Amino acid sequence: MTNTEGLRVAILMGSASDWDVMQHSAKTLSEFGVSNEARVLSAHRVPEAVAEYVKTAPQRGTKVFIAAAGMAAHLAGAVAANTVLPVIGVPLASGALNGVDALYSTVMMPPGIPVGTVAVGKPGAINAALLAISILGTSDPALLQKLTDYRRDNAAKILATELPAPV
Ligand code: RP5
Repeated sequence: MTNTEGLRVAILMGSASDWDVMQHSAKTLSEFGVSNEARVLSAHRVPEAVAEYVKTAPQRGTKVFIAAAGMAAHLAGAVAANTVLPVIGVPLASGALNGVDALYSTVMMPPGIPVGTVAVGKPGAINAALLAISILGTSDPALLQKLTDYRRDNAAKILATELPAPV
């Protein structure tokens, strides 16, 4: 958590083994000054704790959930089942199917219970944070301006790229 405005974004993941990737969500949110909390809460191993955490999170200031898991990745869906707040799912590559399993498990939600799903792995972890910032930015012009600045800086870096001489 980076300030005292409440925990605006909750980052949940199925296992501590997911943190290596999901720390990039926390890092990105913190760089934008968005308060966040990361917790390990598995849809399969501690389902009651997931429901309890999600149902009480608004009292702590949470406006957006990021939920990440690998293999049969049902965490984002389980979070969405317990809230009408936005839920962003990050499929993770772990196990024999290398993230395809988690992608399908996260993205193929039935109508009525949406999960906004981003890319597998680190790109998804970063984009989940940026998408959460966009959502928060709809009611926070200063935050939206930071996102505009971030895009402008990235564009400037790309335009300034110089390739090495061919070998
Ligand atoms: C999922 O199973 C977790 O999200 C993790 O990606 C994967 C493996 O979990 P561990 O065996 O490392 O705890 O539930």
